[in-house]
Amino acid sequence: EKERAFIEWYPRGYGVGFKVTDRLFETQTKYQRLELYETEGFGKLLVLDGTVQLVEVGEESYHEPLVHPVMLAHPNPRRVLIIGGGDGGTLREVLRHETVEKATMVEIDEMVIEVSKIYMNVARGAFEDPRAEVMVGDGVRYLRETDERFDVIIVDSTDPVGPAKLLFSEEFYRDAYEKLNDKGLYITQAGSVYLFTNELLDAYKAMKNVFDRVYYFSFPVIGYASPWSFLVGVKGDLDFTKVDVERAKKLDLYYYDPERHETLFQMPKYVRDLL
Ligand code: AG3
Repeated sequence: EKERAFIEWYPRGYGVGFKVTDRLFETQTKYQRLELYETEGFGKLLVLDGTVQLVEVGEESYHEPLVHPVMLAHPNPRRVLIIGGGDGGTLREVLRHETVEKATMVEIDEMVIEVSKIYMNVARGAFEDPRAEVMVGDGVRYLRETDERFDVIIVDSTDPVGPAKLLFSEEFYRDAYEKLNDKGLYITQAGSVYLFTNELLDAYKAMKNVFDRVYYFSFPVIGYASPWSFLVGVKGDLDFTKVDVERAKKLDLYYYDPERHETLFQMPKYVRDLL
């Protein structure tokens, strides 16, 4: 019998694939093509415009490094904004922090939220948490217009190419900087280190023009072309090289190791030389 696979093709013919046993759902939403598969060994696979968003088994290898380093570097993160993240994984990890009073999530595509709710349980109750405010809308516009201020802003978007491109623009970073409290942290996923090096560089330079300090780090993510990059923008007197390991103990993390926070900052030398 013929084996079926889903392969995400990156530039220059680099592929990341999973054996799949079933296609559970497929639709063209208002914004993108959405596919959901059952995989042989990694649970369900969510795909947007042909790019892997997550596999259920191992999604924490993305959500933990996206959320916890900034949350643990901030002394008291109470108000958090998430842009994107329709599957609810980022929201779930944010709400594990007891300091959080309110977590606002702005996802542009309602279908991503609905399909995630119906077919997966990545959110594990996060959408029903009284501290969560989930909105369907354009994150760029929301950030420009809101009167709210945040301690941490997390961008859990698709890649820095195509529809999410605006989320990697200097103008957007300026809005984010303005909407952070005097001490605040901004983090965005920034694509594959090897395959989107130029996009990573562009985003880094644009962030440098806006934030008081900018850090880059990488992490191996299950389902993406690893290593994956993340960019952190700092506003005010905060040190992203140090995290609160005491608070971290309660979180019982699986992938990101706060006691080895410094290991996040490893980058291939050619990339560090370019940054
Ligand atoms: N956010 C998507 C990260 C980008 C993946 N890119 C790719 N596979 N080319 C993921 C949503 C999970 N909350």
